[in-house]
Amino acid sequence: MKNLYFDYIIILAFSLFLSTELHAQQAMAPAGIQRDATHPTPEQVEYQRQEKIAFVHFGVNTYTNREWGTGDESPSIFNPKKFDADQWARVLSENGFQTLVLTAKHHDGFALWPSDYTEHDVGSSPWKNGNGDIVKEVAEACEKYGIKFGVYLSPWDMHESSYGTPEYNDFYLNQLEELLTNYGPIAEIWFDGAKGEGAKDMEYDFDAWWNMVRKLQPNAVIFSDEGPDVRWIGNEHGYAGETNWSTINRDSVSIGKPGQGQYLNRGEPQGPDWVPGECNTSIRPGWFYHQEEDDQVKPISDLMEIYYKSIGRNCTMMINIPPTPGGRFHANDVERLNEFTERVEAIFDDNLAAGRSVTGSGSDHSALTDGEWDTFWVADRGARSSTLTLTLAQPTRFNHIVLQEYIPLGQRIAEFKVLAKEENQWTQITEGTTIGHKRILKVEPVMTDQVRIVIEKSYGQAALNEIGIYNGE
Ligand code: FUL
Repeated sequence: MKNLYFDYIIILAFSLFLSTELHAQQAMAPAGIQRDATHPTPEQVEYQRQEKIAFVHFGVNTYTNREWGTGDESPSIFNPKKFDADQWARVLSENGFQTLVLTAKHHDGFALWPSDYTEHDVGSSPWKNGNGDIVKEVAEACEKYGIKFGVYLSPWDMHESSYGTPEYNDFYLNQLEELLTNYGPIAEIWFDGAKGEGAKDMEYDFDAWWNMVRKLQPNAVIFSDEGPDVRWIGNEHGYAGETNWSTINRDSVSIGKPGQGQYLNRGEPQGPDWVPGECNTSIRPGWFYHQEEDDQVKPISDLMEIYYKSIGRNCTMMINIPPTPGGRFHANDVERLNEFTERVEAIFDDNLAAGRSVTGSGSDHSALTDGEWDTFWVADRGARSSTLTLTLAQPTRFNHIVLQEYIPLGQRIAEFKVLAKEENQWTQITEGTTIGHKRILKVEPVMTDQVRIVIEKSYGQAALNEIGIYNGE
């Protein structure tokens, strides 16, 4: 963390240097240097690099067997007798999750921490005789296992009587302040646009809320349909678009507006705002725990599909694991997470391109196979297409190609193809559009000692930091 800002300044300076040439090309574009907003902040880079994020839906719905509550639930139903935040954080850390986002308050308004601003909270429940604090225990368990902690604080609140009046904005701000000040560093905050049909009209003061986040937790990333730091990917299957830009135009989207899913799913090439996507989905059909879904935990094939369509498409993968009424992750969910981790490791542990030579246009080719994230190859000045040839030690079988753009410089590649040399002939094995932080392409198995990556179109000079070649199912 310490050197991140220094690194960022160097990167930004270099990026502006690279983009000078881009601006010279775009003679028709308005004068001026590239806006910083088209590049990630250090927090966004760190966010995108973590790849796997856990969501935890827990609250009164866990006890009523519902997905959306009513706001009329009695706090007396909330009593996780075997509550074990340590188990949550341990399981998540063993499975490579970097952040846990907890539903501190869902739409029913029940607060999982003792809030000074409502009685509809854990302080009025029988759990620990009203002296417990779920948010605190989860935050501490995350810290113990080196996982970052995030919160979901539902804007829509079915319990709070001020909802629908301007006072509600202050009520929300007060609750937000409690979460932002009493629980250590908050890495991510979820502002969910969902709202039931019968709900009162209400204009949320997002500006005031976000300003408070910036002031009290300047390193937190803010998630909503329109960012400002991380955007919803437009569906809840956990799938990003095959083309997925980290840039959008924030003016063309707004929170909770229907019909913008496709736009959010793909982003916009050269959009003015860097707002990478988060692919959220649940390991079960529901977000909250329901016993009848114990045998409906997503099979490995589904989790792998989500993996390829999220992490493999320049998106973070956010998986929800709902604790049981007892307060622990269910054994079926834990087992499936472990299997999933093993499967991913079996495929991606051994990069067959590591240390191999790359030749072609541009400079710093060795960066592409050195396993270092922050060294990178850059295309020739002025080039909008480039060809790179990777030579393997001997004819090698593989079925995955992984490409990574060096995102501190932005996202630039718009079209590429991959070829393999087979029987002295170059044959195309796959093609794609965007790359971004990471693009994973599964291909029919190939046997070759030479692979060629042809970047056919890029907005500005391309910069890649890694090429990976893998074999596994
Ligand atoms: C939605 C909510 O309505 C669901 O209950 C869930 O929390 C999901 C992640 O977001 O908007």
